[in-house]
Amino acid sequence: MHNATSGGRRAPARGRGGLLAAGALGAVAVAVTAVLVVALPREDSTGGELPALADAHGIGLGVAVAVNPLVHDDDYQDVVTGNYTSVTAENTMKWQYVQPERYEFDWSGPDAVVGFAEHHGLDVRGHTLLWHNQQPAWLSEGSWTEAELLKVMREHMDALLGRYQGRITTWDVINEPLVDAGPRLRENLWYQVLGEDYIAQALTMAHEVDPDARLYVNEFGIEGAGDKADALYDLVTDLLDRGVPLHGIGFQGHFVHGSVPEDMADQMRRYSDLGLDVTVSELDVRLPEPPGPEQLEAQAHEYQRVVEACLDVPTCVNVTVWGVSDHHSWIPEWFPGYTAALPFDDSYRPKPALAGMVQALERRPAQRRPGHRP
Ligand code: 9MR
Repeated sequence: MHNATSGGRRAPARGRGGLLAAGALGAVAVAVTAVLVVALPREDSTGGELPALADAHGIGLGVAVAVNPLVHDDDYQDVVTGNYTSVTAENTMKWQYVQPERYEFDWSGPDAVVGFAEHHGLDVRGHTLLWHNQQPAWLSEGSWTEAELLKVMREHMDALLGRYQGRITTWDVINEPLVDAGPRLRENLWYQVLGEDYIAQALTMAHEVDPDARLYVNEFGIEGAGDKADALYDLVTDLLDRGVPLHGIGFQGHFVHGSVPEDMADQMRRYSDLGLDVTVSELDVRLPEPPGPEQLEAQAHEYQRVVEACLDVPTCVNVTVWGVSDHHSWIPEWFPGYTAALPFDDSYRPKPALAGMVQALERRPAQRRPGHRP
């Protein structure tokens, strides 16, 4: 295991969790909020306000992390611990890294992320179990019978969920079950071998392995009304009708500037009305290069609207941004010509987008919601 917490680490910037009783925390946060409204106009945010504000609302605010900088880069660590309440492993808990060869598990990355989070009092979202990407060759190129593939699935879940049972309490069990654009199931390996029931089988199996875990379907392109959003909703209602253990829906939230839908809260509320948690699981808003001040300001407004949408939905438990800084974002590599999608710039300076999130939390009345936050 990497020792993620040694080597001149600075002390955590703040106390969380059980350090303050909920009532006291709420009072502190309200006081903090009142001061911030006056003292920190949006463009002046220097970061650091978000955790207390999130606590006051009873939601989590998360960030996707990469192992190497999380272990080695003090500035990266400070952005994570100073601004967020949960982390998601951007890559290292994916199948390709956890079980690169059959029965060969590599826990160095996942242990580093979980160890760092525990040391700093952060929650962890588990990401991800079944996905069509980042599968090792032995899995994706294997020729499997149904029984064999179910055995493989069970062994992977036993290993991964079992190892972090009680420490990672939320898992993206199914990632991106629908085709990129459209209302059909994606014909991934699981679908090809097990048929469309693989989703129910995987959720049921994950529940057997860790009965206390919150189990999610995580998807993109469902943030606004459309065929794909409705197809996911139909899939989910069918699963619930059949009693399949499913507790939450992740709205990934990978947006291009100008595309944050007006009805995102309505889409999330549909699942809330079914008794499910929802989370904005992978938020970023990419800008065309080169981004000017106006674009950054407009982006701030989009971040603000997404956080407000979460706050407007009773069971929205978390908003997670997909990367610590623009330098670490997946966007420039995957979308040439686009950049600057995150709340911190290449040099870890807070951008207007960070202040947009602060403003959303300040403007809505603080109201602690019960239950889960990662
Ligand atoms: O951010 C991740 C990037 O580093 C990887 O190269 C990529 C591989 O497909 O996966 C990215 O994360 C994805 C996430 O796991 C699921 N939703 C889409 C994300 C962006 O592609």
